[in-house]
Amino acid sequence: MSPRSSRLKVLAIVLAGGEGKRLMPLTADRAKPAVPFGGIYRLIDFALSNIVNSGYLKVVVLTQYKSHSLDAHITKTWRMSTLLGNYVASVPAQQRVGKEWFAGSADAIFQSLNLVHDERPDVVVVVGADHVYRMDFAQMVDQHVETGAGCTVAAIRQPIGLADQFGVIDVNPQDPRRIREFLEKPKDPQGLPDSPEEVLASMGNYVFSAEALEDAVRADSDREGSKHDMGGDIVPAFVRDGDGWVYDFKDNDIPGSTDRDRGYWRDVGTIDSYYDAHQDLISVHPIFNLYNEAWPIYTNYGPHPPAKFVHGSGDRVGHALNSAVSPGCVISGATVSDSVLSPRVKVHSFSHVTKSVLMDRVEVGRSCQIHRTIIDKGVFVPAGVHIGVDHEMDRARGFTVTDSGLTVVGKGTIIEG
Ligand code: ADQ
Repeated sequence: MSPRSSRLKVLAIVLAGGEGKRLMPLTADRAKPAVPFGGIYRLIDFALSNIVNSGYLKVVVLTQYKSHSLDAHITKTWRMSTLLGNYVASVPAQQRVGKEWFAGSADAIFQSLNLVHDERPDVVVVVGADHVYRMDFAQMVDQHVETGAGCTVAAIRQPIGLADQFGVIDVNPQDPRRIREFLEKPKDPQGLPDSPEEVLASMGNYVFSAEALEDAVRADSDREGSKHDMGGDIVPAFVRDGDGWVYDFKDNDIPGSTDRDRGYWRDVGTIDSYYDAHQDLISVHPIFNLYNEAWPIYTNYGPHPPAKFVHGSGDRVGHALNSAVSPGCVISGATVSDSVLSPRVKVHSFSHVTKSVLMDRVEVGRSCQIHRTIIDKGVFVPAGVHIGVDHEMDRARGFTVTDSGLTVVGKGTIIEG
């Protein structure tokens, strides 16, 4: 934490109520921030690790949609010593006042203002829970304090073709830290003056002065026509008042980062981007480096023995190449390549798993082929089954096949042999 921001009282709020429709079927029975990622993590571990590594230890996680496994993960993994008044508290929507669930992310904060009052922070850091990246929020808080802003939005350049998934920021050319216009998910945006094929996108991470945030979500709570959304309503209101500022993520300096992974940020909102982010982890020189011990990503995956690679039937040696294999896995006489395996995955003799993501306790029987496939927790693949090889067959079996040709097998799927 930098010296300037260390004198402030900071409360971190993690918005973790997203439904994640575009990640179906992985979000069929869990909130998007609880989706397993990278073998041993859940998506929310990245936001929470960034917060904790930034030195902020008072953290409220606002949950809502299918929050059971998210709550369980937070309780198991992120419980802190309360001795110093530090905590990561998971706050479900259904315990708040009012008849409705949270209408939108701003309503979630509005309904949780009592938590802000309890803490009396100077500054509130509000972050999303479904991105893979490293970021030191203290550096953003420093800028926020230096400019005297009410609201600062973290931003990164993204291809213009993705603009309709993001809040798009236009800055004042005379004062490039001031936002002139903020358009939430525009259909036809302008490119950047120095790079017409890119836009400056909001990362969905904000720093607010506590009072300014409270005033804004209160004013928004009964505003006619508001969707009570941070990106759609609150940030544009600050911008209209001339108090919206931008923090450029490229200025964020993470200890231990490499030339390759500096500035890495992935929105894993779709099956394709979720899959691509896995490939980023396992490339020979990873674009996202999980081995950076100076900025650890924390998680908890249970008491599993080391992964094991053994001879299976017919004297074949089980092996894995360009892959991340978690504890508790057994690769027996099978080949695994360019894949990510969560704990307790078993792959049996004569099977080939290529370019795939297998979650906790998936078991692949003998002589199977699994290619460009994501298999959710606990699925058993009977002997001889091919997945990701013939998409017609995959669809006939009830699997999801994306336009880009990835196959996804949902949790609890029973596969006929
Ligand atoms: P989206 O991700 O599309 O865009 P949203 O669906 O509101 O916006 O999700 C933002 C975060 O809030 C996610 O972490 C989600 O889980 C959480 N969330 C959503 N509704 C919630 C609720 N009712 N209660 C608690 N948490 C909730 C946002 C911004 C864009 C920005 C992109 C970056 O609106 O401006 O560009 O993030 O990915």
